Amino acid sequence: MVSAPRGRDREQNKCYQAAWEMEKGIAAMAACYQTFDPAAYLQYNYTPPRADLTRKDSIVPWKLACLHRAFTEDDVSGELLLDIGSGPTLYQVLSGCEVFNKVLMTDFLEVNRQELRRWVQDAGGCSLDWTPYLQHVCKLEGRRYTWTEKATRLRRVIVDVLPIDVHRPQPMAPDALPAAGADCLVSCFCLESVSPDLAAFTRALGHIRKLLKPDGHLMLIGALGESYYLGGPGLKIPVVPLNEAQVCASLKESGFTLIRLEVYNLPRDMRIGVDDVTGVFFAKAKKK
Ligand code: U87
Repeated sequence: MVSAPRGRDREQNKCYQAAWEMEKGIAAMAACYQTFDPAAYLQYNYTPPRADLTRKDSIVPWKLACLHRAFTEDDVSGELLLDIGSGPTLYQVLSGCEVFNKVLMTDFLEVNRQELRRWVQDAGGCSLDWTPYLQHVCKLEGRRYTWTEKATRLRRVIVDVLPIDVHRPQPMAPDALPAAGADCLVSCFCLESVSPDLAAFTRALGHIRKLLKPDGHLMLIGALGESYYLGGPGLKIPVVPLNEAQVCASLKESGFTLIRLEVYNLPRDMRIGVDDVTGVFFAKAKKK
């Protein structure tokens, strides 16, 4: 006759249960991403109206302005910039590539890593023409370079496109980074889009913090109030709905000092049915 677990066993069982739930949640998210469609995703989020570079109140120009300001402030310097969960996009390193001589792109999916490699190797067959983005950031930088010079620079400083899993205590292969870690991290719309709940989001922040050198900066862009987004036709991917207070609390809890938080509220015509996001945050933080 199996006796009921006594006190300590009950506690232990509760932990096992919680760990099991967490694993299940993370495995379920990974399963969602197996049919992620980079080309469709780029159409949804990186073409007008969300990427109307002539409109100040469009999402992408707002993100590019935040990144330009953050990377041109004099407290940001070093050798290696690491982009966490790059997806099939390049916009997030167009300013940083002028400050750092080495840029490492990363993603969970081979399909996204291939999309990036096609651009870096100038092999053609890219799903999106990044020229307007290159031209827009050159304008923000006062046209010091032509967009072709920036493209050449970016192709030279992107040293690799590597696998990453932010849910692992060691998100990247042990030899992927120098022992001291990267000098600066950038991560856009990744953590909340790959975590089953707020606790996993905060844990993932702690995991990527280990990839950053002490006093290094984190440029974090993410969605507010979002519960799902389309990763391809009919592919609804769940998202952790965040508010500003939760973002600040998670940064603090995971060992970052917040320097600045900026928020963009989506105008009606940016709500185009590819997700239910209501706002976007930009956080500049420093590893304590
Ligand atoms: C981007 N950085 O577009 N570990 O900015 C690490 C993982 C894991 C894992 C999956 C979500 C897009 C959000 C890129 C891509 C970011 N991806 C990878 C989307 C949602 C709001 C919104 C979005 C985009 C996965 C643009 C705009 C808005 C993806 C990436 C998440 N709705 N990385 N365990 N699992 N990934 O392959 O590439 O994370 Cl404007 Cl408003």
